[in-house]
Amino acid sequence: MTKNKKLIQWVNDVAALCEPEYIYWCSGTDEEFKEMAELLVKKGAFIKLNKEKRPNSYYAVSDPTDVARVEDKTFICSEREEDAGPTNNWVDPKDMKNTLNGLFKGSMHGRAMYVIPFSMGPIGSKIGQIGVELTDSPYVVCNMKIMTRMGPEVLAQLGEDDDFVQCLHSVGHPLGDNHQDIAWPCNRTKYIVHFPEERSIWSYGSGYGGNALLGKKCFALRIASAMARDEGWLAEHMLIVGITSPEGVKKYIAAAFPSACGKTNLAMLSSALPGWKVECVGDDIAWMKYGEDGRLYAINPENGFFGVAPGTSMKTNPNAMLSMTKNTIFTNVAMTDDRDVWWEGMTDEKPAHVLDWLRRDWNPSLHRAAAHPNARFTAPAKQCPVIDPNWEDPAGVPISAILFGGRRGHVIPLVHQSLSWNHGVFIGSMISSETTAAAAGTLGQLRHDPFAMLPFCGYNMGDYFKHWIDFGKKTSADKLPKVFYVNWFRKGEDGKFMWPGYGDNIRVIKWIFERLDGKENYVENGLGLVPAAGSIDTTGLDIPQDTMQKLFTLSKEDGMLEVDEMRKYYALFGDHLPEELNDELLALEARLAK
Ligand code: SAT
Ligand code: MN
Repeated sequence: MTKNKKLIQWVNDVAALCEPEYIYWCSGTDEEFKEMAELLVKKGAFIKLNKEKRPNSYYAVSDPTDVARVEDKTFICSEREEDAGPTNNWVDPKDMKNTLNGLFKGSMHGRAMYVIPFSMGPIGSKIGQIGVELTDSPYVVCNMKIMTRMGPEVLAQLGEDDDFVQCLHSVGHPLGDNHQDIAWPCNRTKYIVHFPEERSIWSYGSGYGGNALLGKKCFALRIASAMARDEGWLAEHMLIVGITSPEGVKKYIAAAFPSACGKTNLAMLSSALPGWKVECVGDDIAWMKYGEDGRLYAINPENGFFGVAPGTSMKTNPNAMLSMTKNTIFTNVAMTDDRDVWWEGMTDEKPAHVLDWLRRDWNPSLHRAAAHPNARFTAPAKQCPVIDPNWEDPAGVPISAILFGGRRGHVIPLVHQSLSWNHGVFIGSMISSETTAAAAGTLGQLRHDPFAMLPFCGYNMGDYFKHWIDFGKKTSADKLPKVFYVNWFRKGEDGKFMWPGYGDNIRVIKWIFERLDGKENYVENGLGLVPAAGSIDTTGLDIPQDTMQKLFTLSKEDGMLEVDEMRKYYALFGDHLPEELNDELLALEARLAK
């Protein structure tokens, strides 16, 4: 199986603590996926979907109390509290280990403990990393098979003494002597804990998404961001796309948006402008390092998509729909009478009857949603019709631009460009967004979400800002990606979105593309560089010129309120806030005052 000493020791230690019935080393093969899925079908945890409609696809519904990431139960347990910073929950690692040892003691009784060796990134990539997840959830095994590269090739890569990230997961639902199980075992008590110095993760009590598929947010963002700080690279909550112009010029762009703000849609965008092509490298996470040529190269550490289902349709995101036609797991969507899936927004006409995510009969006359708003599909990335030919290049793809964005009904223009790298870091730190169903809690409230990393930064956010500032000094300015801030979500006085979004966002990308080529298609508006009148291509789009103008207006009052808000927010970071960002804030204030 493996000769890695640390792995053997750790598996033994965890088995002694969690007391599983037996240990199972995952092979990561398609056959294993099928066996595991059939086991879940027998247990009532999976329903096999109609094989004519969706071959090799399964449907699960979770416990109604286990439907999203639990940010208030997520901890960064660094040695020093200061290293977790003001935006993370912190507990002394020794105390936390005590708590966790208590919770994990016997937590796998009557269950298998699955050993999942996985690679984040193409196996052998210099930018990639190896992790091992120990879990008592076969649902997690099936999802990890899609979301990561998993199996013996990974173990082969891991030499006798190599290090890896330890990811321990238990649903926290040991079985009694009769081994009676339930469809979605979990525990009311939940802990998602990271030990950044140890590069380890302990997750207890939840079986859902980022709480349980530990390669994703826990490893690829929280632990990896701490690794990236120490080793001089970037681990970011960003999609990666390749954009080809009608002239055949291709550029890669990375973009950060908070969870459930349309990253998957942009990652697979089907262009409303003829001749423009978008190809997908990744839809959620980017790991980036400088190449020998001084440019920034990105890989997608993941192997699949864990996308939001509601709102996804052949109109809004046909490529996502086509990615999930087979070999896909659906969680918390609704099921049709012919054992296919459905969710709000999938079709113009609602089905006459479905079983909703709580397994209740549902019909359109009931004024409630059939799918949970954070319902997800887990689909292999290689099934995406517009997957980029270089998406598995171990060297990564060269990044020309970085986009930041949030869900902002007001103030923030459709697009603006930063004036410099440091100003780019400033606008990344400025992201605020209305909260979505991706995390447990209130919806629609404006919160600061710098770099879309608020729930995912594994160390002090002030130090993270500094890391970004310093990172920009490591190459020449002409090789650095240019930085933009986009906001698809601005609303008019009638409360409706002013910009059509989705496939029409290519129009904004086209402007960005032209900026990258140095076209003088901009004016300054205080915040940064915004499109000059008429420089966004609106051909074929029925949008009045005054709406186009309103998409870029910024009143002095609104601008100053934003500055005040930022000043208050920055105060949180004390002397961890880099001076450069304070300078940027003052410079913005001065520009707005003009
Ligand atoms: O963290 S999850 O993987 O559950 C989804 C998200 O928040 O983007
Ligand atoms: Mn995400």
